[in-house]
Amino acid sequence: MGFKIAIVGATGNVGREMLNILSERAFPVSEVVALASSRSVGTEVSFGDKTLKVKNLENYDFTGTDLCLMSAGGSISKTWSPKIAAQGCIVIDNSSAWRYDADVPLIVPEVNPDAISGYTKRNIIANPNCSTAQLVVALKPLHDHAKIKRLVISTYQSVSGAGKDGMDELFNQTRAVFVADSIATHKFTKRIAFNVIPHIDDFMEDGYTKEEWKVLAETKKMLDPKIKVTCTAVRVPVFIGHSESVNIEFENEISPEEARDILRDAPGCQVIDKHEDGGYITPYECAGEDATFISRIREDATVENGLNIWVVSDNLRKGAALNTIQIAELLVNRRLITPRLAA
Ligand code: 11C
Repeated sequence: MGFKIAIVGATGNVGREMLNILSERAFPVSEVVALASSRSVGTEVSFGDKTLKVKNLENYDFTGTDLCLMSAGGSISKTWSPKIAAQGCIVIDNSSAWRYDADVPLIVPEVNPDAISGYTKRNIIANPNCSTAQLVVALKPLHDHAKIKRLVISTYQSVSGAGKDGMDELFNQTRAVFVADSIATHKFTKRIAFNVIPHIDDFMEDGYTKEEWKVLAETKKMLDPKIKVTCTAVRVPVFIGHSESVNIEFENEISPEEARDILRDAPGCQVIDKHEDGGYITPYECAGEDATFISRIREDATVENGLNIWVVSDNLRKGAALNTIQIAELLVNRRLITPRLAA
C-alpha cells in the first residue's frame, strides 16, 4: 500500500525534480497528483514512464491525500498550507513561508532528523533554502567533532535558484552576446551573462539581503543558535549547482586531515580534495547528483582552530526536491505517517 501524494507547483523547476526523484527512489506511492494554478491546468508533466495532466489547486480536495509537497512560492504557501494541513494532509513546504515559525520543524534529515516530531503542531514541515541545505550537511559532522564558533560564508549561486525565468535569462543573454543582439534584463537586476551579481532576494534594513539572512537564521535553527554567522550571497552565470566558500572557526582543535576523514564518513557528503589541478568539484559536475561535495579543505592559520572549505551541490536536488523527498522518507521510516486510505 502506498501514499497518495500531491505536488503543488508541479510545472516548476523544483516540482518537476520532485516527480523525478519520487520515481527514481521508488517512494511508495499509490497515486501522484500534479497541481498548479489555473494557468497551468492541462499541462503535462512526467512521473517515471507516466504522463500526468496538471490539475487546478483551487478545486482540489485534499481529504484523501497523505502528503502535499509544496513548491509554489511563499505567498501561495502562506494561504494554502494551513488549509491543506487542516484537511489532515501533511505539508512539506519548500518556500520560506514557514521556516522561521517555532511550531514548524525545519529539517535536513542528515542534520536534525529528531526535530521532525514537532510537525504535529501545524501539520507542516519546512524545507530549507537551497544554500543552507548543502551548507549544514557539510557542517554538521564538523560541528559534532570540534564545535563551530563562527562562520564566514560567500555563496556562488546558480540561476536555477531563481526558477525557469532565471535560466532563460542566462541563456537568452548569452546568446545575445554571441549574435551581437541587445541584452534584455527581466529577472535579475543586472546582466547575468558573463557577470556576477552580489544580490539575491530583497534588501533588508541592515544592508544584508534576505538570502544572506536566511543562511544565518536557518543554520542557527537547524545546527546551533550559538554559532555566529555572516554571509555574502552572489548570483553567478551557472545553470545548476550552488557553490560556497566557507570559513569556519572552531572552539576545539581540528586538522584538515581530521576534517577530511570525518566528512568522508558523513551522511550525504562526498569529499573530492586532491591538491592538484582539477582535484576539486565544480557546480557543472554536481548537476544531477545527490551528494554535497566538499573540496579545498585547508587550514586558516589566521585564527585559532580555523578551516576553509568549498561546498558544492545541485540546488534543485539536495537544495530542494531531494531534501523534500528525504523528509517524506523520514516520516515513513519513523512510522509518523500511514496511508489514510488504508486506515
Ligand atoms: C536562490 N536560494 O538561489 C534561492 C532560491 O527561500 O527557497 C530559494 C529561495 C528559498 O535564488
